[in-house]
Amino acid sequence: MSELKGTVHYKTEGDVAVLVIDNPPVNPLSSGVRQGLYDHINTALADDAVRAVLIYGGGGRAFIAGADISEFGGPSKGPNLLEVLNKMEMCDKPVIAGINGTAFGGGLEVALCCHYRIALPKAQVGLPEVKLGLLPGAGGTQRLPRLVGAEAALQFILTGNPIPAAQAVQLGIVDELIDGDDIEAAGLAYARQIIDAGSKVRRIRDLTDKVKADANRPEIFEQAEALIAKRMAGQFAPTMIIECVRAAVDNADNFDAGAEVEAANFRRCLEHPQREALIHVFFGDRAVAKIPGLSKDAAPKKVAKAAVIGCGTMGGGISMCFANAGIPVTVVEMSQENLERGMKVIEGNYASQVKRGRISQEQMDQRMGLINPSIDWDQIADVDMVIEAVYENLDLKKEIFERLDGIIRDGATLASNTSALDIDSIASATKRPGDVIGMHFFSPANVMRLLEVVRGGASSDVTINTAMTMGKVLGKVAVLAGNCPGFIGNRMIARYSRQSQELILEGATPSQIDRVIRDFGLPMGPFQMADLVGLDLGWRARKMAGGSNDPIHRIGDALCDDGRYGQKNLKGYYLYREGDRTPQRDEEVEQLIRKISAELGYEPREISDEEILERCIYALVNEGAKILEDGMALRSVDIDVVYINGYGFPAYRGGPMFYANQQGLDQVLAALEKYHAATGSDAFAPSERLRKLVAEGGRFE
Ligand code: 3H9
Repeated sequence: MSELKGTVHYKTEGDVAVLVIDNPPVNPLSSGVRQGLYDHINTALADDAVRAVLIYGGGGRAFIAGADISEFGGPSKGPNLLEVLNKMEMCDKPVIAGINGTAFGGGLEVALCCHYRIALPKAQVGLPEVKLGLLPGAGGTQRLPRLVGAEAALQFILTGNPIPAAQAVQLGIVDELIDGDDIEAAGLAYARQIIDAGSKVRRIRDLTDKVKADANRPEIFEQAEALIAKRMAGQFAPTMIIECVRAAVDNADNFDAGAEVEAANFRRCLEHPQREALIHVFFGDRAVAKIPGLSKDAAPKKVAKAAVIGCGTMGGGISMCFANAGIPVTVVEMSQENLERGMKVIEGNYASQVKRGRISQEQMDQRMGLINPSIDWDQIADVDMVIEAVYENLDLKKEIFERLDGIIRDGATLASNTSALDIDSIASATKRPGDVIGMHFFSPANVMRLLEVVRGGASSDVTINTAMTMGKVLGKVAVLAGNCPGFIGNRMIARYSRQSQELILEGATPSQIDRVIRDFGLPMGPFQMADLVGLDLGWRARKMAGGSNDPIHRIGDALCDDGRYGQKNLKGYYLYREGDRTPQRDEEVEQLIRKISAELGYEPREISDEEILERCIYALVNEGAKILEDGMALRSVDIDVVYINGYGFPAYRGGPMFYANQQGLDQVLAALEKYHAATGSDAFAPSERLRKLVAEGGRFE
């Protein structure tokens, strides 16, 4: 028993046995919790004085957060969860779940095996297994359809999104919402009512009406298939979930037959590489917040007031992030005209959120009220944090930081939203480089989850902690990067973009490359992405810098010379119709590519999808390994989190470094060597880190 994790405390209050789950911080169903539940249901059964059982979660935060995710894939200890739940459901004394906080996954499945469910208003219930590449494997796919019908169950399980207790009552998942926050007192009072009414037990497994009615509604499953084709393409678990719910409907009179399908499909998910990848991402999202080596005394500074310099696309989006988090922000521009234009865009963004029902008009008014537009820099003298978000020009940024240094109070954090420039050089324009840091938001800043926090050579531990903490407050996943050109994300993407350009010069087409990348799981390929961002941005920058001789830019420049700027004017690498983002192939562009490729001396050849995928993705992986070698990322998981949250890399592949692990690093190295020999490109000169790992039989960890 001693080596089991977590426990369950047992006591009796009159004729009610009370089981309190104790496995901080969120009470997952670790081995000791399973053992405790099993043993104490037995204790309650053996005690003739006990007439009902109440179960709730200790610590106040969670009822039960689900199965213990860290146990998946490892040796199993303690009783199997299904055995425990069977014991609980078949208990002939009524068992009441007192849902005092989060009841997710296996936690909700425990509650569904109880005979009654009550919940505090702050509680949330959900079956988020799909987000881990799993399905509810402790009866959730069988009991929920019996309780609420297949349609609502599928919606709930496929999205994996939790709902508040009040909504769970409306849906019929929870019997009663409890006033106040004393779950034990409320649970005991509820148990009294059940005992007084004759201590009846009722089991969801015996409900058949809803699933029988659903047998005549094939459209429920057609809609679910359509949902996964549209939103979850490439993922394994959703198809397994639909099969399980169908089995619940097909076996209305035979619960155990449906449960067998669930058990078999759960095992398939558990053994699938997507499950391992998604659990890596779950722990990765949390690991990136942990920064080894920072001083314990370096507490983050409180940010009660902020300022943003520049009200363009990035500055406007960043201002919205502060307002969304309830922090007053002054956004400063050089001219009244720029300011008004930027504020109109912010207002338009909020208005469209109101229109789509994402926020209320009142929330919009409140958020707009937190954004103070100004052209008077003196107004920001007393803020706690400033984020500069003007266009990418080092001299301009240095000028701004020098000015900020003269205005802003001592001790404030001065951040730059640069996506690639040298933070140390920017910091050198101030007399307080320790307070300067990079905070690189991704566009649109109010939507994208990633924040790269870029540590300059002089950034203090307090400054780093303040920026990382602010990332969390703003609802972002903050990842710490070192100060190198492009940091983590853009340094890697440069390799990928270059490969895509080389591939079209060698004979592939933009639509072939984009299809391969979409099939791999990214929401769009590099050419669709370039059209979305605007081809003219790079073209103008190159012109301002006196033009570029790099053949890689020949096609992009030729398209812009021809007035093709991308989606903004309905033609770029593709053609677009007004109001429709679907790219249409354009023969004219393909001819132009062939012409430029011939001028540059390329002999067009058939390029396989496999080569496209390997060259694009392994170029990312190899650069990621070099970033690790240079100490610019703390761990490989930080790179994975950057790519998933900032660049649309499919979470179910775990990020580029994890994907490389799953492919086998020796395979990746062999492919890099092959492409290095064939193309001579630096992108494929294998990193020393990768060679070393292959020699040692290691993995990116
Ligand atoms: C399942 O149930 C399968 C069953 O259907 C079938 C079985 C047969 N296990 O997120 P936080 C850790 S699958 C182990 O920072 P918050 C977490 O890593 C499971 N550990 O707090 C962190 O550790 P650390 C279905 C877990 O307040 C600490 O707890 N359940 C688990 O922001 C605090 O977490 C889920 O998918 C777990 N289940 O959010 C729920 N959960 O301090 C997953 C958390 O060392 N969990 N930890 O970094 C969550 O969604 C959030 O953690 C939760 C709390 C909302 C609970």
